[in-house]
Amino acid sequence: MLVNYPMFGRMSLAVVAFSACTFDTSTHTSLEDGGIQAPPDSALLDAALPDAVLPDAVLPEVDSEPPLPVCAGYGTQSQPITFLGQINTLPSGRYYFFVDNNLFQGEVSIDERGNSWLMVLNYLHRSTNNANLTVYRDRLPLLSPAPLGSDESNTVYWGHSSNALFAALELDEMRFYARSSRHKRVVHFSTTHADTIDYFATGQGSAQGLRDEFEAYSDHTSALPGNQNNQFSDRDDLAQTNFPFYRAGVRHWGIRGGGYRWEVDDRQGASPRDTLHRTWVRSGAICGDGVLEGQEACDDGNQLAGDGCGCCTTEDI
Ligand SMILES: [Ca+2]
Ligand SMILES: [Ca+2]
Repeated sequence: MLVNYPMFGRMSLAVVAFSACTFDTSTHTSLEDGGIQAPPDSALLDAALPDAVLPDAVLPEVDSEPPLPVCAGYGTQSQPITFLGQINTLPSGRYYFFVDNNLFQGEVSIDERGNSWLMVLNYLHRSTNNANLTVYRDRLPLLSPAPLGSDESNTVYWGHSSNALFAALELDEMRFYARSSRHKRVVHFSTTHADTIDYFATGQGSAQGLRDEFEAYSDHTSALPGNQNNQFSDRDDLAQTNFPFYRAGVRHWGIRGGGYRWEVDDRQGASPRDTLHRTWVRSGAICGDGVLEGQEACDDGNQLAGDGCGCCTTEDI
């Protein structure tokens, strides 16, 4: 479950949320402190100034309220993202998250459809290195620009989310990407297949049926998952890596599958090539569309804070 941000407590978070948004208070301050003078003595005014100029000179015109702050500050260390739907209004980049009582950084990217995704698995593997996988329970792997053929084992770029952390993100869609030095085929598709998402969130079950419910990206050229005819099941924290879907004997999604097989829409067995596997997650909830959905506490149809519902939380009241 995504939770409130206990570091500050409920009330103090409201202050943090408010202050982190873009909010220029200079106009307001100048009106309170410098713009309005104390009423002068009437007798002195009568002597010094003609009646006609008195209103304009003493009381500056206030023709509008200060603008409300825009929900633009999310993803910082002091104002981390607390539920997945909040990434849908952010540009690609590295942001802070607070999920399941853990503060960590994660990588957000926008795909060709304009959807935002959070990366939860990243393995850039060099053929000669059968390094152990890393299961993250309190953070996520980061993203580097290193090309295929690089070895990122045992770095912050190497690893994947545990079942529990995956579940805590409360996602409703996944994206898969993989390449190999052996061939030019690219695995790149998304899916809302409920059994697959549930399998990765619990470690129990399987991705059987994924082949019937996926959407290919423009660069997707692999046979998987469309020709899937088998899958491992009940692999706990290795659900995403240990052959979750494959065409028996021919094409596999394997990330150190079986303890040594690194495979991308092929079967390499004990002769691995350079490989790259990544997965992302997203929530369809859009903060600011006026529809209450997912983990949104409110959605008043705008991206403004300070109006009782800011950034789809009520913490800015
Ligand atoms: Ca919404
Ligand atoms: Ca609002």
